[in-house]
Amino acid sequence: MPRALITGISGQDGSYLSEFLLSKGYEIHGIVRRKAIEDPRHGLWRFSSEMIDNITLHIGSLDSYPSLYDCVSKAKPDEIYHLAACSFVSYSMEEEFSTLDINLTGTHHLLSATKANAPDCRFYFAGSSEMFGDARECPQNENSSFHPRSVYGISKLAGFHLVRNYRENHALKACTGILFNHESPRRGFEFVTRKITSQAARIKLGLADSLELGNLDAERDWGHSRDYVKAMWLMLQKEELDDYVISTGISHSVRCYCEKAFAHLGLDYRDYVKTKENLFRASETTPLRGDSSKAAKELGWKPEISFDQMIAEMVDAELADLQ
Ligand code: G4F
Repeated sequence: MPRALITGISGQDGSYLSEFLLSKGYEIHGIVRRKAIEDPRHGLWRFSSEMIDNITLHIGSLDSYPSLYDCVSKAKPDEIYHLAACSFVSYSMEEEFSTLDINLTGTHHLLSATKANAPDCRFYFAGSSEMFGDARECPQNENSSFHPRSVYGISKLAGFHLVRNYRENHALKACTGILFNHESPRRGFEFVTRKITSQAARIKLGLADSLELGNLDAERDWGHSRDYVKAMWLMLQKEELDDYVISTGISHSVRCYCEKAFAHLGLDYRDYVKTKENLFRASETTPLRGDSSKAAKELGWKPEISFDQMIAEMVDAELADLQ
């Protein structure tokens, strides 16, 4: 039975990836912070109790090399999926320092612990379209130049180079998935898609009367997390590991997302959505749209869940939760 170790297992992607790998017969180990185990109702809300019984959780933290060393040596994984990160792009100045520190140093700690304890293990690193930032071309593929416009993007780009360095100089079987935005009913409430679907459902039920957003013209290439975790797994099944862009190839505006989410509830977003200057980003990236033809050709991966299906699933899940 292959063994997988997942950092960030309690997040959106970690929970879908765990379900996917369990269905493939994997033994799943996950690294979580102590408080997630002490308060599972909040820390592990994305998992059913049946799922929790099927995975082995280890307490660890990205800022602690000894804890990661211990987790890798205990789990002895065949595959590591490094998903944990400070992942919210819009932050205060204070959080810039911890984002860079945790995302970069944490990746370094994990790579080093893997090299020491499981040198034959296959290692997946969650990169991001934020690495392209102020992209010079559209769509972006694996050969596009990087120009991150956020500390989060910088931390992911530095992690990408670190992973490549461990692959080239330390013979670690490591790769990066450059994933564009991916959403689901398990998305955190701070991200715009979940903010829209949750508030639209509350408005529909008479629990709220408006939704405040920033830039409605910002565009993103939004896919579904359930599709994207399959790409992570496919990347690690290749004989020679390589880096891949994972995206739908179609971008939409925040306005379009609002229009469809509200319309699914029989509402017109223009009656409820207000823009607020303080929710605009100081430095917005240029429209990001990915080109995943390399993943399609070499991994046989393509997204299966459409934009409209994803929005409908998210809105329906909000309604079901509230009701
Ligand atoms: O949902 P967002 O906060 O996601 P963002 O910044 O694109 O980052 C997400 O995707 C990246 C790529 O996969 C990941 F690396 C990253 O970790 C994260 O998962 O914002 C999307 C867009 C932005 O252009 C933002 O300016 O929505 C715009 N927006 C407009 N009003 C808003 C709001 N975003 C948020 N969060 N809240 C608003 O009120």
